Amino acid sequence: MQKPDHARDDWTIDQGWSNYTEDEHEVWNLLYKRQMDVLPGRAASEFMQGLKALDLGKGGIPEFESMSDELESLTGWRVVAVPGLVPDEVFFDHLANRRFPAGQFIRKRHQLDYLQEPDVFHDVFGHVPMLTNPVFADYMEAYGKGGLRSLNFAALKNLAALYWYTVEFGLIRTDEGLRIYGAGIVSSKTESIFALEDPSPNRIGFGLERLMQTDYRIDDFQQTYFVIDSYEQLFRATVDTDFAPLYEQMKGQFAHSPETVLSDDEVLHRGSQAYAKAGGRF
Ligand code: HBI
Ligand code: FE
Repeated sequence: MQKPDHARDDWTIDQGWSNYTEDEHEVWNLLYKRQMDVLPGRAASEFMQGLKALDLGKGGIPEFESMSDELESLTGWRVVAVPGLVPDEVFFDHLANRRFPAGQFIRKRHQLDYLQEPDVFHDVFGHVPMLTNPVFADYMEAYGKGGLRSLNFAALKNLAALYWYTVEFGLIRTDEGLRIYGAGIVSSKTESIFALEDPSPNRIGFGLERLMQTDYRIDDFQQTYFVIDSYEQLFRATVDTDFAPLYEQMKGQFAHSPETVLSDDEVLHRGSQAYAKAGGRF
């Protein structure tokens, strides 16, 4: 990863909101509308409330400064613009200081369904609404601080799995049934349906050590989703755990493949894995 010349030491750049074209704002609107067709009744109420509190559906790519003023008044978080993926220590340092680094660019029309790099739609639509929830906001800061502490260990893979199976692909159990809170799911139309309704993937109760040792797919639907009971459960699991002995024991390795079901898992749904067995990739 090479820092572009126009980026500051912390990798932030100006959003340059006035430079977005009409067509780029239109891509945001298109993506927003597609997600609104699938998210009511599937996304967690905290996510839907966050969208509303920040008025993310008012039309066009949000302007980070005014959005951050509103977000800061709710939970003390701000959103800063970055060119794309940033180095791990830079990423952790932003989170530890309640700044969410969001990709400045937006995907092209031919990439509506999938792109590898996090763009402004994934980062702002997917991640920022949950940062209006006080407990989830504290969890994200705790993750950043844990990340900074982990840099002395060969722990990145295990810590990245925690982020992946919660912040990106997490589900939560509610009185109305399972709901999505993970940013990677809520920003994808097809995975929003797959994660909740498809018989293929496992849906397993959250366990910190369990998911930190579980490998994952980065370019296809997940084979296992982990389900939390509350954001408090997530926050408490991270702040009450001493990660150092876990890192020593896990050694930066994954003990479980993505589709594994263990005898002591709390299995909410045992997946058929039909999708993955047929070769996957949508
Ligand atoms: N950079 N912009 C950006 N977004 C991420 O989600 C991100 C990153 N750099 C590193 C990183 N994630 C990972 O290290 C963590 O998820 C573990
Ligand atoms: Fe993300």
